[in-house]
Amino acid sequence: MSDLSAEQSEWLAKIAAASDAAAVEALRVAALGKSGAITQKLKALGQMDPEARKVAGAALNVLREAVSAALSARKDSLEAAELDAKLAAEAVDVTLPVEPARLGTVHPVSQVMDELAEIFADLGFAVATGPEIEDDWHNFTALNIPESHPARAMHDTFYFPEQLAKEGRRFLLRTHTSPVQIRTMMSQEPPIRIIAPGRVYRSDSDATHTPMFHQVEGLVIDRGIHMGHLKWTLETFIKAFFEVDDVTLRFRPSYFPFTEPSAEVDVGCSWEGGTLKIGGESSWLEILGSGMVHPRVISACGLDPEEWQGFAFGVGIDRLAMLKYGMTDLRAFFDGDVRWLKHYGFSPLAVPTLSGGVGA
Ligand code: 2U9
Repeated sequence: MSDLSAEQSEWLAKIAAASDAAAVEALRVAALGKSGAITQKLKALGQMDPEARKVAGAALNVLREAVSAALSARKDSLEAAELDAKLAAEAVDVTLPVEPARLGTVHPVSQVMDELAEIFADLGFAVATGPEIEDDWHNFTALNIPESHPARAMHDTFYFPEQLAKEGRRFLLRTHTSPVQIRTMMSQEPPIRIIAPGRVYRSDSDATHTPMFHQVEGLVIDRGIHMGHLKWTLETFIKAFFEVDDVTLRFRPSYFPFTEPSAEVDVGCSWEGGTLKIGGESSWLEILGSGMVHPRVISACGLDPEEWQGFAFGVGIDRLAMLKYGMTDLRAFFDGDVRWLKHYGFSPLAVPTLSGGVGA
């Protein structure tokens, strides 16, 4: 009996010293395997007389149970330690800064859209969006654009097949974001102050025109709105966007079916070392279209033009981005060339804010 308890201590010491799963397995085979030491002793019980077998058998079972339990406990603790080591080696610190391993960039169009949203939010404008597949009522008729207007022609507008028309309305890819303002005026009570940024489509393609481009339009509807509100808003926007304090805007009379009076807006610029800078008055760059919302447009949306007036403006986002960030070829905007994106793209962490600056 005391032999067995000494043997048990020996096995338990060896098991405690086993440093890996293979060592534990070797000990299991040596003790409890087919020809293992304890198995041999158990086999020898058969040769004993019944009385002695009973006593020796009980003692051997205690030994076998103790060794077996120690083996599986050691195996479990080695496996747990191995898992801990693996998890520690594979751990990722998600709080570490992304840079310098920056791969993706924010496209300049998205960056400028974020800048515009930030500038106009500060002036009390909400961002409104709407469908890119529109119908000719929201895109043309409600905007006082007559059936005969050239913009409605096939060569300017991407129409869906005539068979898809519903209730006499023909589907098309919106040619401007103005239908978003129409939908807002029809679904919300004035006063309204919104900008509508987004993709627009025109059947046009050359070095300065792509069939899809981006616009932002603004709309204010309230009582007593006049050209002074329009002028102040556009000046404030241009100063904030180009980060210049001293800028001159030139309002040139123009014509749009949806505004009356209408004005095209030029920004004063000057040449500095071969590049055109915003500010100064040595040359003029046309950047915006604008005007007072036509009373017929206000009526088409179910509002009384005697009570409600408004101003609106439209500007090409891609062109704004080119002017601010110095790209020369519009087509490169939509090539998806990662070298171009790496050069002109923005860090996802450099979110534009008015307090932090809306510039690069
Ligand atoms: C409603 C009423 C009036 C939006 C306007 C312009 C003038 C304009 C062009 C600028 C460059 C389009 O991207 S561009 O080619 N836009 O000149 N847009 S006023 O007027 C509206 C819009 C909606 C309900």
